[in-house]
Amino acid sequence: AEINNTMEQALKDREFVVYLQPKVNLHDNSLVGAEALVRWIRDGIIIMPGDFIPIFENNGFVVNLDFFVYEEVCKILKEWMKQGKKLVPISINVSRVHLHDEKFVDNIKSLVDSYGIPYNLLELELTESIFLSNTEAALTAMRQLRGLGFGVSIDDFGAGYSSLNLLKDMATDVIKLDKEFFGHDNMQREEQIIVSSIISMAKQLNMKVLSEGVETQNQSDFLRSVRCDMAQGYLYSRPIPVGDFEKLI
Ligand code: G
Ligand code: G
Ligand code: MN
Ligand code: NA
Repeated sequence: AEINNTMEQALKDREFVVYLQPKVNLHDNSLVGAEALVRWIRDGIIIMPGDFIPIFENNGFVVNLDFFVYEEVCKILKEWMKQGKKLVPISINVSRVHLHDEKFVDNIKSLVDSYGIPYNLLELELTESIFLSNTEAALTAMRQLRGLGFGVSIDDFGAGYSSLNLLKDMATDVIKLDKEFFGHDNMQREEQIIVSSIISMAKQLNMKVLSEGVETQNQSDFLRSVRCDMAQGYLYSRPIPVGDFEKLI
């Protein structure tokens, strides 16, 4: 009961704050999008999602939190539209818990409609592991979302679940290569082969590839040489408050 009161109150007190991490086009370093990542800020201390999302996935609160995040993202986009800013899509993370609700896609649609945001300004990131435990529900949600015109991406691709065979059924625009591929500056020959092969496979499947967790110029140079489309990582920017992100557009 205590944690329940705490999280409900935290939501009311607006202790959950959306940060944005830039995504860049690898060929000219231009800004092409952002990922929304939530932080819990209590008494000036930033709590990272790894410390609370798993708890909220177990107790169900992640549904409320995610819809709070999705609404914040709608408000951000609405404001950019109003101000005539250059618009870039923002991606949001989809917890596996949502797939237990067959109204999930309708709920997202209603929310986005109520703000009058074009669907293509939102991209839903479905983590690879969802497809292992909840294959049919995940594929169905992905097709419905994409059918409506939302962007869809597969997050943490290659992190450890065998999703290669499922790729043929996935209606995805973007594959986000897991940051584990970029854990050190000098990528091993084997890692380079795997990464470049995934990129070439994705291209033939008409999917774009974004590499996550890019931290060094060497990695970025390599990725450009194997025609990876986009990147996200500390080399470009950490996740930052919305006000700071707006200075980039
Ligand atoms: O910065 P990072 O520590 O922000 O995020 C850690 C993990 O938490 C990532 O796997 C990310 O997908 C997840 N995460 C971050 N923000 C959200 C969110 O708003 N909703 C959900 N469901 N997961 C999130
Ligand atoms: O949703 P997802 O699991 O992809 O969340 C991205 C996670 O990766 C977040 O925790 C984010 O803070 C983190 N991240 C983003 N860029 C980098 C990076 O360059 N290096 C590392 N180690 N982590 C990163
Ligand atoms: Mn993500
Ligand atoms: Na990821």
